[in-house]
Amino acid sequence: MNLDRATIIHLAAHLEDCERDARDTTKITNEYPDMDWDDAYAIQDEIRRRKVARGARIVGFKAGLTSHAKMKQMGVETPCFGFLADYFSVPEGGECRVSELIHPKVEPEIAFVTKTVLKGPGCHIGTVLAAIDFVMPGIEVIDSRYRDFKFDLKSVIADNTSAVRFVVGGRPVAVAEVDLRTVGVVLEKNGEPVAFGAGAAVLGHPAAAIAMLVNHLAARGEEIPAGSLILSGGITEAVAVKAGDSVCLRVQGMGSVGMRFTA
Ligand code: 0L1
Ligand code: MG
Repeated sequence: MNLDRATIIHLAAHLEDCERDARDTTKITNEYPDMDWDDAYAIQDEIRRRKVARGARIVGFKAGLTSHAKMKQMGVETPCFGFLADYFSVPEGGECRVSELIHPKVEPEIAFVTKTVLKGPGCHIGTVLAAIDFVMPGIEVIDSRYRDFKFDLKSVIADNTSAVRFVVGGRPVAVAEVDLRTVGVVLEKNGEPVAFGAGAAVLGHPAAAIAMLVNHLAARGEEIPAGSLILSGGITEAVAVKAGDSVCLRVQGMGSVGMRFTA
């Protein structure tokens, strides 16, 4: 690590304050160009610690930048990982208040719920599928705290991979009932289809993203508890939304889930 503890705490407070105040900032590597990967995840950990200390519960994890469409959109080449807090959750068909956010975008994802602990190292698609209770459609709302979504991978990891809200629902399905590589998804905004894809867009199989997440956590001495929600990553490019928009994600064989954006 290249940053001292005081700097990690300062940067975590800065990024979390930006989230809580719905205020943007420039990417933190401008000021701290020597920040390394461990520093980036240490800042994310400190943000998580602050939320838990304030009473939030961690309900799961996310993999981000797992499709080539997303990597190309953001100009990066590696996935990244973050956590999901309880207050990120929007009820199915519910409202997401744009006044609490900076510049939200939505991503169509396959959401996984674990029935047993998921633990690395050596986790692979088979381990993941054996530990999953069910999968269902999920829309992640991302809201980078960085101005105009301009960041590098270390800055975005520190910023908990732009996580801010999500909705899951539709028809939960056992993993044995569906081929997650060929499952088709359609994202609609205000009733119009705006993005299409198939599960294989996420690292060939969405469970491969979960395996990467589990091995990443194992390297840091962590595991995913039973009953956790995991978002496996956007299947298509992210789509910008504003107050007045509604979005709906239809996933083949898994029904649909949606949310409304209000002022
Ligand atoms: O969940 C994601 O794929 C987003 C990761 C962070 C990058 C972004 O803000 O687009
Ligand atoms: Mg995502």
